[in-house]
Amino acid sequence: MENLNFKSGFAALVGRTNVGKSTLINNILGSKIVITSEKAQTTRNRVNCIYNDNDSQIIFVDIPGFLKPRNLLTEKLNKLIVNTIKDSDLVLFIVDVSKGIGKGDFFIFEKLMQLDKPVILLLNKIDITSGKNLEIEMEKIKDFDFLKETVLISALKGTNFDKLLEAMKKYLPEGPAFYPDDILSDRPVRNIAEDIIREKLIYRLEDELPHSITVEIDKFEEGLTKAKEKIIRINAIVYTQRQTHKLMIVGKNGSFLKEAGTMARIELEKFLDCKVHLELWVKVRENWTKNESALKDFGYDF
Ligand SMILES: Nc1nc2c(ncn2[C@@H]2O[C@H](COP(=O)(O)OP(=O)(O)OP(=O)(O)O)[C@@H](O)[C@H]2O)c(=O)[nH]1
Ligand SMILES: [Mg+2]
Repeated sequence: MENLNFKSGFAALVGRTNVGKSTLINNILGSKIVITSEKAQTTRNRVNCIYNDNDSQIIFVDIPGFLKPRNLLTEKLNKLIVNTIKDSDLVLFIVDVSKGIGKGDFFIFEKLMQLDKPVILLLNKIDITSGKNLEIEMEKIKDFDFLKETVLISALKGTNFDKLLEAMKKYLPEGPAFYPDDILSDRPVRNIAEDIIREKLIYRLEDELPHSITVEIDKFEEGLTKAKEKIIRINAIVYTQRQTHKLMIVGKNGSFLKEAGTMARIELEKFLDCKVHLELWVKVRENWTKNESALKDFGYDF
């Protein structure tokens, strides 16, 4: 029978880089769908992640964190964020209270006020924030009347997810589900695999290097091993901006690339549920983050 009170809609996750947007999505859905890292600018795409329960379907839209525009790539990513907000029913605005609400967050507050969508503020990382600091942070936002609700969470530990979902349902429209209830995201498998590889690379890269790589899979073939087990053979190219970067990513005698490759293969085998053979190549594409046609080639043309 049709459930007349069924709610469904799109919730955009907005916030600075590193505040825990992707972590929240993975932990609410109970499965790793999007990559996370302690480095800035990890998410580079829009990904619909689909949560289902008895009376709702909520599509959490993971997007990059708002960035200081410093090249064409970051400009495009910022535009993607604004467009995603315009297309959504609800905004979850996440701040990292362990670091304190700062200038970058207030900049986003101002943008959100102009966009006229219901906004729920999430104070994240309460697991590493003292009660006293939490009070200081709450004080900073007490005059923001446009916020519908404020929920204190730990995206990492899963604290207060029930309160969050309850609050969200108040502002989602009634209507039938958009997706079947057995899929977790609308992302192509190859695309997820590229991100898994990038996650393992940025895990150990420093400074500007994590921001200046992108990964492209150019072969993704299913086959059988000698023992007749399923295997997927993947060739992926890691693009960097400069020859000096390439040397660092390859590492001494290829050691860095080899380690990252092993970590990626292990995770890909889990994700694809079969054996994986992974080959990584590093290539230079001069200043690709500033180049319109390179961005298009790499899928950053939103
Ligand atoms: N202690 C603690 N750490 C958290 C929490 N949520 C996220 N983190 C950590 O914060 C870092 C950034 O998390 P991400 O989920 O990648 O952040 P993001 O907002 O998606 O970042 P971008 O994709 O770069 O915009 C990771 O190291 C997470 O483990 C939390 O509730 N508590
Ligand atoms: Mg992210």
